[in-house]
This record gives sequence, C-alpha cells and structure tokens, in this order.
Amino acid sequence: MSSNRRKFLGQLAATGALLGMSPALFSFSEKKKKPIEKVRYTKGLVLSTWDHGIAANDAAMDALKKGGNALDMAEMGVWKTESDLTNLSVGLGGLPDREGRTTLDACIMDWQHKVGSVAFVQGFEHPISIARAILEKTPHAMLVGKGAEQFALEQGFKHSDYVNPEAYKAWKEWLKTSEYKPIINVENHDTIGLLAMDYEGRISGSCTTSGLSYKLHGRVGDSPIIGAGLYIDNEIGGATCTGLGETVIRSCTSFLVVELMRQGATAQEACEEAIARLKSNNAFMVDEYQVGVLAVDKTGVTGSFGLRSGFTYALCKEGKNEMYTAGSLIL
Ligand code: SD4
Repeated sequence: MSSNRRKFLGQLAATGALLGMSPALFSFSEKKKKPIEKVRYTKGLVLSTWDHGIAANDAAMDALKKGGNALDMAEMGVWKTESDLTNLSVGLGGLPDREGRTTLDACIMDWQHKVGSVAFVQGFEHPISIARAILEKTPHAMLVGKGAEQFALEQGFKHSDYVNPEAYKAWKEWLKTSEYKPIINVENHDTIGLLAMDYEGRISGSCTTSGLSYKLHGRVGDSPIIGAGLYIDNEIGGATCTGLGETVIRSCTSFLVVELMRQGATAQEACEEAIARLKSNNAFMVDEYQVGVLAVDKTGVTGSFGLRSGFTYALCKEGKNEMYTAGSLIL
C-alpha cells in the first residue's frame, strides 16, 4: 500500500471514530467496494422455479438461439408460462382473490439495472410484457392497477375477460368456508421466477404470478417488487424468490442474496443465508409457509434453497434442461 493511501485510510478511520462508527465498518466498506473479478459464463443458461420451469427454460433458450439477449430470454421464458390458461398460479387462469378476481403481478430486470414492474393488474394475458414495456418506454419503474391497465391498452395489449373454469370452481368451493389457510407447495406457491444469461454473459430476470389465492382484494406480493421477488446486478449475479410474499418483502430476499454474493458468498451459500435470515426476520409468524430462492452468479454457478422441503426448479445449462429439488432449512 502506498504511504498516501495508508494516510488516506488512517484519516478515514479517524473520521469514522469521530462519527462514532466502528473501524471495522470503515475497512469493510473500503474492502468490499469493488466486486471481485471473475470470468463470466457465456454459453447461455436459464433457471426457473417449479415444474413449469422446464417449458419456460425451453422458451427462453429458443429466444436466445433466435438471436435474443438476456432480456428477451427473461420475457419469453415466463411468457410461455403465462400463456397456459390452465395454470392456477400464473397468468389469467390463476386462482382469484377472495372477491373472485384474478389480479396479476410481474416484474422484469435487465443487466443495466433497468426495471419494469406491474402490480394488481386484471384482464391481461401477459403482465410480463407490460412490465417490459414500462422498462423500455416509460421513465417509471412500476405501474399498478387501473393505471397499468390503461398503459397496457395504450401500448396495444388486448384486454381479456377470460375466466378459468377450474379456478372459478375452486373459488366457489373456498367461499363455503372462506377460510384463509395457504397450503404449502400446492395451492399458493407456484409463481415463476426466472434468471437468464445470454452468450455475452449478460444477466436478466423475470417474475410473474397471480399471487396468493383468496388474498384480500388489492393485495400485492413480493413478485413485482424489485429487490424482493427479483434482483439482478450484472457485476455480481441475480436472484429470484417464490413463496409467501409478505415474508420475502420483509427481508428483501433477492437483493440480500445478490449482496451476499458480492461479499464473497457462493450462490448456494447466499441462498442458504438469505433463507435463514428470512426465517429469523419472520420469527413472529408460525413458520408454516414456504419460500424458495434461486441464484446465479456471473460465472454461471447457481444456487437454490427452500425454507421447507419440496421446492423444485428447472435448470437449463450446457444443453440439458432438468428438474432439481432444492435443499431446505426445515426438512
Ligand atoms: C406472492 N410470491 O404473491 C407470490 C406467491 C408465490 O409461488 O410465489 N407463489 O406472494
């Protein structure tokens, strides 16, 4: 270290002491300012939550092979899931809120920190594409409810009155007791979160959901919240979450995973630490909920972890698209 630099650090520490900050905090932020250089993965990769991830990964890889970039992969992957109108947790076919209305949340983030997000949107098949239009065509990050729907119409997205008969039937059945009790891994936890890397090693991500079934009308979960349901920092990597959104919002879980990787954790360690943190941040709740998190670093190394067992995800890498079951904190 040059004597000038030593002097500068000494001055910083002295200032820190004056401000009542610990010397450790100073040396920590000094040390961690620059991301550690690692070799970027450039063969194309995509991973996404739950069983519908296989078809989404295929669609994302198709977009890549057709010349698309990571943002195209992120959009087209989950677009496929949204197109399945029988899906009870993503898109127009999703289970409704307690008033019988299906409301949709989605977000997308690219490698340049550009984001687009929609929440509490009704009657549009592809909220992810509305989110992308916000990213590309507005100075905003997020539009909600009627404003988002008006923007979608102005952008040429078609309104739809589609009602999934299966979702309608399930809601009618639910009305008989109106008991709000999310069922782990089945009824309430099949949001698709997707992380994609293109041939230039650029990372983007997407997340789209109909949210918790039988939620209060107007409730928005973590999925459209940048930093909660999704976060990308192209220098470091990306993360996405699925599960009980309130717990994820309280912990900024996707942002935390990326920050842990910035501090030197592997993608797997970051997922495990973030789930442990989420559990302790939500300790006032009975931990009968599920949360799953996926991560990828810029070298293409991935991580996955669930609060409880049963969190599955699809990973497409090196020409193979396969399902995996993540480890969990609670077995
Ligand atoms: C939400 N996180 O609205 C979503 C639900 C979910 O898998 O992830 N389901 O809270």
